[in-house]
Amino acid sequence: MAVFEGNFTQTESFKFAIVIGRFNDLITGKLLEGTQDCLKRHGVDPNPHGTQVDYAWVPGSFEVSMVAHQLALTRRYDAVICLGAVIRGQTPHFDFVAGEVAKGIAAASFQTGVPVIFGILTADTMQQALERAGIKSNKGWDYAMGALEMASLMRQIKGQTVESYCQLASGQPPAQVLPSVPNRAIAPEMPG
Ligand code: INI
Repeated sequence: MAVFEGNFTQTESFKFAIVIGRFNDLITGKLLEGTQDCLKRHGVDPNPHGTQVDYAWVPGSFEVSMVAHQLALTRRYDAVICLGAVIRGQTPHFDFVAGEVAKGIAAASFQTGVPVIFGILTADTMQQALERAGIKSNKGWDYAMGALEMASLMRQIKGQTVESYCQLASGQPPAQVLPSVPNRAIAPEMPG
């Protein structure tokens, strides 16, 4: 059988979309910097005028998943990265905002088959959020790593062909396993 595992090389053809909530932009701006830094250091050009990363700004975390879903539906991206910051002390509806965006991001991912990365930082206080957005560490970096790994993994899974699968599975040349099967993808694109 095969082992599918994402890696962090050959990133020059990857395409990503990043959706960023403006609410708490002191935090989301820092998360974005961490995300861009990680992508750049792994060979992805984060320049918005380049060919690899598109950006969409939305009012707050609540709107992030809806826009991420739309972007994923275009099938233009290997992964969509969602960035937001929900801080408990700032809102009595913390649980609603955080809960809804989590559900929305999961739905966007499942319904499109495109990895949609949950980069919504939830914290009890602004201080705690700042610590995770650059002071002690920057979670934006981790979110970008998740996107790179999933992009690579999904390409491997979707790019797997009947012939190469048979070869992997049996160790036999494909002609001896399935001589008449055309070289088509095992996992077809999910409906958009
Ligand atoms: N949006 C956030 O991204 N973080 C928050 O902490 C937050 N608070 O505190 O309310 C927040 N609210 C805005 C929300 O995401 C929507 O933009 C707004 O409700 C309009 O739909």
